[in-house]
Amino acid sequence: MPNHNAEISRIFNQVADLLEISDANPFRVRAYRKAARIVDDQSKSMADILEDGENLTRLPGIGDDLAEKIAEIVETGGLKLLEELKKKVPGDLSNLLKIAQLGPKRVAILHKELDIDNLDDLAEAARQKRIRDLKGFGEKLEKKILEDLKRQAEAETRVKLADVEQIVDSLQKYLEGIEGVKQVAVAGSYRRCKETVGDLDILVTARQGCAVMDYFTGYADVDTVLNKGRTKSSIRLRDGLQVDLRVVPEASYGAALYYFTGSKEHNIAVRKIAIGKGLKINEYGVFRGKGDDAERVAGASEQEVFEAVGLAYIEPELRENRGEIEAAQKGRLPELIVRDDLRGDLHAHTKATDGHASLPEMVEAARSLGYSYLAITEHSRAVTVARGLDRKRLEQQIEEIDKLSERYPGFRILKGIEVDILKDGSLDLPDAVLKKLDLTVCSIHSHFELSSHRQTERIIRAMDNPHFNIFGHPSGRLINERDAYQVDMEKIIKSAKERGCFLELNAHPDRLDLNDIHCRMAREAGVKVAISTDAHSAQGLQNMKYGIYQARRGWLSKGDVINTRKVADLLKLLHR
Ligand code: DGT
Ligand code: CA
Ligand code: CA
Ligand code: ZN
Repeated sequence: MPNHNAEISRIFNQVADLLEISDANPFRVRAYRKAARIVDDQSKSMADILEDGENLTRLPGIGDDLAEKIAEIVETGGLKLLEELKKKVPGDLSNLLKIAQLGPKRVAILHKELDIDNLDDLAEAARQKRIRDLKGFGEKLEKKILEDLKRQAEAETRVKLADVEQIVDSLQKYLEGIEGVKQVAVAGSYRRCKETVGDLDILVTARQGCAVMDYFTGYADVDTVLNKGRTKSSIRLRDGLQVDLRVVPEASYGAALYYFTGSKEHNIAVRKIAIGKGLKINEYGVFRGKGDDAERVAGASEQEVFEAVGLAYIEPELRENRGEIEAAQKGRLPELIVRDDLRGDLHAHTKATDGHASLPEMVEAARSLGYSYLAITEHSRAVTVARGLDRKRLEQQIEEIDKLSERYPGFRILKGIEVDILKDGSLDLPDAVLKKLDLTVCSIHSHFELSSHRQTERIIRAMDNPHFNIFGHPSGRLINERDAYQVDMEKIIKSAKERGCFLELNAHPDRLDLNDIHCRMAREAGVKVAISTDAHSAQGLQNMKYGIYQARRGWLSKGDVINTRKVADLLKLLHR
């Protein structure tokens, strides 16, 4: 029984949506919306009010009819009216409301004018450019609808790497614990450390007669067994993720690991090379000759497979067919950065703004990770929701850091700020205080809507300020939630190079911003990157590993990253 007012409020809002889509009397629509708000605002639950024998009509905006509806929801957990409306409204029109740009009015128009019943119809109409001509819609809105549809489709099928990691850990331990199982490896996009994963691809070698598949399909978190065979089975876990498991012979283990690590594009390109050498490569091995006479020349280890086709070993993160194969042929693969190359973290918040740990707690946490420096970079005043620092409070923090630093010889607490880049490209704090800091992270937290040209100009203007050091989370995207703002990243990188600025690779698993492609662009342009966690707690500092994954996918070496430097060298780099 829902005694949560929020649930009642949600039902009323749904009723209002459906009424509005079906063109009902606007007063009735408004009455439900208002009731939803009023119920949500009450500190006492509707169930308790009724239980105490009080009359709901004493609440503002609640007449006899709405009072009855509330009582119905409290008693039955549902509302007949809502069910009736759902039947009356055609197709899946209420699903259309999930698109950020669409309210009930627009949904009603789409249905009436273009006969759109569901998200598929909507996508088709948008692709056929039929939406732009509707009154009050336009080309821009049509484009936004398409983008939102695409992002939603992806968000429903791809899971963020950090969320998959825990699932993998327990599943892998479970499989390794099975009597007779020898090797367990997770291949696919997960092994390539992609920021999101479509499904998991697991390989196992086992002793003859080992009932791996029975164990696999009997795993506690299984929702559905999609198929079960002798060498391949697939399950869907309760949280929706699909897992494919393959049992492979030991002689093919390396070839299978290589094949199922992908990417598909990489595999196809390497297969061509193999053919050119008179070899055949597949998930069982590398073979010379044809049919029954074919001789397996490699397969037990990945190393063997690479050697057989004449390539140096390519790290999984690079296997995207983006030039890694040519680099491997020429012996020009980058030596990828590893977590231990880092000496500090250059973006962290404390309780002074929206962090959850105190300054000393953050410093202790950074020290226990083996770092020799940590930059404290609070929000600036424009970020009011985070109680961003003004000049006075920043100066107080500077003093606090100076005092605390005396307790930590050999560890450097760097004085910084995550200063907002304002709409006109100026920085949110005066130069007079910025110049007292060791570094600035300069970020955009507003006006995401600017055109690419204006957004790019805004950022370059900010970089003109000699106190600008690191461009924070440069694209502003939130994985599966918010697209990047429009910006000419090539121009940004070039401008950073000219001015001695750096780009952040924000390691938060929801951001991973710069993405892999832009990391690579920065490296090739000679612009160095700071891999930073943007930690808001001691635990948050642990997210560094995700930044390292992304950096490796972006071909970054130790030398490309500024927080691999000793503090003295770092400070030299930061001095423009
Ligand atoms: P995902 O699951 O969408 O995040 O991406 P992947 O890369 O894990 O792709 P998935 O699960 O469809 O397949 C796993 C690997 O199997 C893939 O990375 C390469 C290999 N693979 C799948 N299909 C093909 C194919 O048609 N040709 C070749 N050469 N390899 C394939
Ligand atoms: Ca996969
Ligand atoms: Ca798969
Ligand atoms: Zn930020």
